[in-house]
Amino acid sequence: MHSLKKSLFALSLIAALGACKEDEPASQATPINTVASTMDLNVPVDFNFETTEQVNLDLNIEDAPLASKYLLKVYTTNPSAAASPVFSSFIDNGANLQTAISIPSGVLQLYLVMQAPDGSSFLTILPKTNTISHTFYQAKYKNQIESFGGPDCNNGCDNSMTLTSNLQADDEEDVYCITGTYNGNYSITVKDEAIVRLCGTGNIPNITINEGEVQIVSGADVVVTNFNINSDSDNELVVYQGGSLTITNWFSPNADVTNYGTMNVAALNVNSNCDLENYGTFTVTTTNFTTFNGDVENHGTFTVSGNASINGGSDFKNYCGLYFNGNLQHNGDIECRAYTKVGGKWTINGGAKHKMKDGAMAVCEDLLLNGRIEGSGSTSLFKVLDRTDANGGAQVKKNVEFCDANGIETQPNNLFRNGATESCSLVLPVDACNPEGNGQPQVQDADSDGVADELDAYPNDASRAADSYFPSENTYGTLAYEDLWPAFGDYDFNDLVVDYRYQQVLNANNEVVDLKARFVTRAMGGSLDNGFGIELDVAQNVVSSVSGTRDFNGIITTNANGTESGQSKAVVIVYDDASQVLVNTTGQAFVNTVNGNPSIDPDTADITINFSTPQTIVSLGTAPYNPFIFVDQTRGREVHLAGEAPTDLADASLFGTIDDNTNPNGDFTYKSSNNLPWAVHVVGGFDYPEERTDISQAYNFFSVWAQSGGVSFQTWYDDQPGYINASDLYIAQ
Ligand SMILES: [Ca+2]
Ligand SMILES: [Ca+2]
Ligand SMILES: [Ca+2]
Ligand SMILES: [Ca+2]
Repeated sequence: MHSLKKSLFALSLIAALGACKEDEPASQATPINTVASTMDLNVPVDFNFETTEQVNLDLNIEDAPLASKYLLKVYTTNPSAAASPVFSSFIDNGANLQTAISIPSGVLQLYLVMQAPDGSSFLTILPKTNTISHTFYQAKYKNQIESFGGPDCNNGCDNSMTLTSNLQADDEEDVYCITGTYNGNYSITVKDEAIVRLCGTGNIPNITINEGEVQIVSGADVVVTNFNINSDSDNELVVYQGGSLTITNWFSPNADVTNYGTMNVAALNVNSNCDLENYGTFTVTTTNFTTFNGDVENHGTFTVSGNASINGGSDFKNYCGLYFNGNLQHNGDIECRAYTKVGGKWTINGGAKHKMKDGAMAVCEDLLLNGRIEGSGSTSLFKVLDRTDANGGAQVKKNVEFCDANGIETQPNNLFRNGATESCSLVLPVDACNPEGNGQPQVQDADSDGVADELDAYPNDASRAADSYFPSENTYGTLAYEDLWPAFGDYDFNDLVVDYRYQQVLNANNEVVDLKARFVTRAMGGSLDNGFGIELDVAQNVVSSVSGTRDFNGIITTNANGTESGQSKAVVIVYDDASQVLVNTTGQAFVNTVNGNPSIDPDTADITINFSTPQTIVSLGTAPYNPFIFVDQTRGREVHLAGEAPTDLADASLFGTIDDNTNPNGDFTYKSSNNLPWAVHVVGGFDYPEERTDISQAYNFFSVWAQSGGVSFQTWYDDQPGYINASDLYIAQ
């Protein structure tokens, strides 16, 4: 049981960590403006002031209940709160999804919700890494033992050797690491709490544990004729994942055996002082009679080829796939939470109980029931393929459906009690532990695009199936510009402030059919009349139409599809003149940057870009794509985020002039010789500085973050105690 506990603990630990961010605790966050102005920052040359990072997803679904598409939603905060996903995508059962997503830097884990076509969903929390790999469903009951690894013969060895003579391992608590090929001539005896670690391959005639432990590690493949484990509470045999142990004679352990790998034993007798735990594949390979007197826990696949008896003292728990190919009789209790199959006759003796829980399934050819079958939790299914003989005293109780399709042959009065029913209609899905399931779940798909109505955001439109938002359906990112480029500005980053939210409309193949964008222009803290646009990383001719753009002054020429002319990539000019979008009716200089002046309502622009050919998520790139302003009606005077490429219409003669140090042929763009940008991008809510207030003054940790190359204070813009000088920010009147 220890691994299950460990994995649950690990999960709860991760969940608990989620409450705080990577930054220093708020109580220690005291103002430490290390520079007087942004101009004095000492910034690493390769830092582009990113507040987001890219995470690669490598996800699979295996053995899911339905042969259909599932909908993945990725959250950066707990989805049980009022959160909305940062990414959505379909995954077919049995298929792989590889894609890149953008998330705010400083996020420690991602919350992956998998929605099934039957309306069910479940949550997986994974620590953030550069690439997140995960397989859904397969691990439903099989615990996450992979992540715990195992010992090897390179570490922790007190004695390292090959097996060239009989070995008596008897130095107290020493680890004996045995590598190489075992030639079948030499035996091992373990005494005095020694640990023998087998890392090699081959045959060993006898292994005896008198006092101590034997470990079969990953990569080891060991065949043992006689494996004796004598009674001692400290004695243990552990086969790790990737390790294999075959025992060709009777195996009759008197102490604990734990298998994470592969164990094949010719014949098995589990003594009463043995606890047998299987997380991997355990097989009794011959039809010799198997007896269970000790406790068994199966979390993997456990197969008994012949007849077997589970005796009264055995506490037998099955959490995954349990197979008795012959007859089984039991006197003790079996608790089954997954799948149990008896190929022959299953006898449940008087006083014995087969307990089923939460949609478990049991199947046998014939049943002789003198004892009890009892369900708890959601309904379980007990299925008899041929003959059911239930005698007086037999009971089927509570949350169980009992299925004998050709009828119960003999039964007493009152066989079914407390809600148990005789029926075969319970629908149970196929999963990693239950290979047959029962019944066929129905999936409705009105537009036949392969996405169930339950998951289809466009259930009557076969070319559309989901919406994937960034940053999310109910949040925005912010783009904040300085507009004196190529000259330095004053670093209040409010000359033009635009919030954005993108909505990718996906078809059933995860291709982007439409890209919708909402741009909210909030502030104009400058006197220049700037335009604003975005460049997508796809050719202009894959766009079929663009709507929602505004051209006030006629300086932009467009193709028939609405993209800008003269561009190889798809460039969409949202508007050519911010001063006509955010019309200044206040009589004051600037719009929405001077505290005390009247405010102007922000402008909202909804842009829709339709693609003639649906684009893959990867080819389109990640939001915010490549947004830019062009300054004071001069189309070629573009200002982009640091590190982003100019469009084809940018005036290359301006690069490297005045304070700019752009090398458009390298990857050093829109930065000064001291690595300063002309724009910042923040996801998740950004209050820009008041007019002429340097961002390094308004945000106490901006300078620390910038000088660390984005490592420290990744959420410097968060409203946490000590982070913000509120009086330095613009407050709408
Ligand atoms: Ca029958
Ligand atoms: Ca559909
Ligand atoms: Ca659809
Ligand atoms: Ca400025």
